[in-house]
Amino acid sequence: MKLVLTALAALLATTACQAQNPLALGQGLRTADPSGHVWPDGKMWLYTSHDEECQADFHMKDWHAFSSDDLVNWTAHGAVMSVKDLKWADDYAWAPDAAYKNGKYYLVFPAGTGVKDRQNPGNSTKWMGIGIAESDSPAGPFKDMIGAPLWRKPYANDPALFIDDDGRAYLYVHASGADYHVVEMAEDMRSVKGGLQKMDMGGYEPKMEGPWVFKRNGLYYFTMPEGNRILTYYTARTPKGPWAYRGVIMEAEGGNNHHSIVQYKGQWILFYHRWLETPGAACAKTQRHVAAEYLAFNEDGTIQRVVRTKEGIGDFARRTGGR
Ligand code: FUB
Repeated sequence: MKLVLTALAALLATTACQAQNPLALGQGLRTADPSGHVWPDGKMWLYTSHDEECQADFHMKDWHAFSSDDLVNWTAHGAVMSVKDLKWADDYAWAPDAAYKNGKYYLVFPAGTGVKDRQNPGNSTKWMGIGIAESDSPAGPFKDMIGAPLWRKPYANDPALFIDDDGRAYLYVHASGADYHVVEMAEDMRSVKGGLQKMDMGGYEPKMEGPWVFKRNGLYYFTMPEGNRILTYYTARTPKGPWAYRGVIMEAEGGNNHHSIVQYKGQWILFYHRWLETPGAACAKTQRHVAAEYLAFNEDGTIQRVVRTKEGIGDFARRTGGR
């Protein structure tokens, strides 16, 4: 009997250890749009947007940070910035990204004001722009560096900030009439150099949001939720393209699927969010929760398809030998 109970306890422990999706980022805290980065402290940092309980129309107020060194146990650092800290926006704290350059941490974030009139779109007053904030610590607090958006037109959100090996910073955005656009940041990160530049996407330009860029073995990868739902990717030899379409990373599940891809302790990780039933929630509708999966490359640099799992990266510590 004792043997059976011991075996059962071991099985439960293994199952508990493996069922890591969604990530345990905080009881009752609804997070989305995860942006993963490994900073000089050797930890994985996740910057997320924060859904209000049962929110409508993505009226969101602040951005959160989390850190971990085993990708299972996360430290919540709370809100690292809020729209209350901004002079130029009071709503729409959407998908952020972060970067580390010259000893400073940067948060690049979309925010806005006004409302979307779904019945009569012509009456909408909603506007969004992109801001840049700075901190000496990855945990913030982040301070708006210029007290204004980086530009007012075009309407833009979903920034991705990529720092290349030579220190140059490239900002990719989802913007009104200007998807697949990039702009280089000035050295002091307080402004952009020139206007948005449309990139050559090899002739394939589906509707998109949430771009992400990373570099592996000298090859640049531009990934995005195509049609806001299916994760697809392109590759190029320079950070501004020309890009070639390479295929699907993750199929749609329903609802948007903002993501990021980052290497940690030798493993490539895909962070994304899922729309899930949320027991104990104040409403019956699905809400967003951050999840993660391993991502693998083929010899030729192409990406293998990723399937959503319950286990996620729950065995990360074992896989990486506790490094
Ligand atoms: O979280 C608000 C918006 O939903 C994000 O900016 C988009 O990428 C989508 O995930």
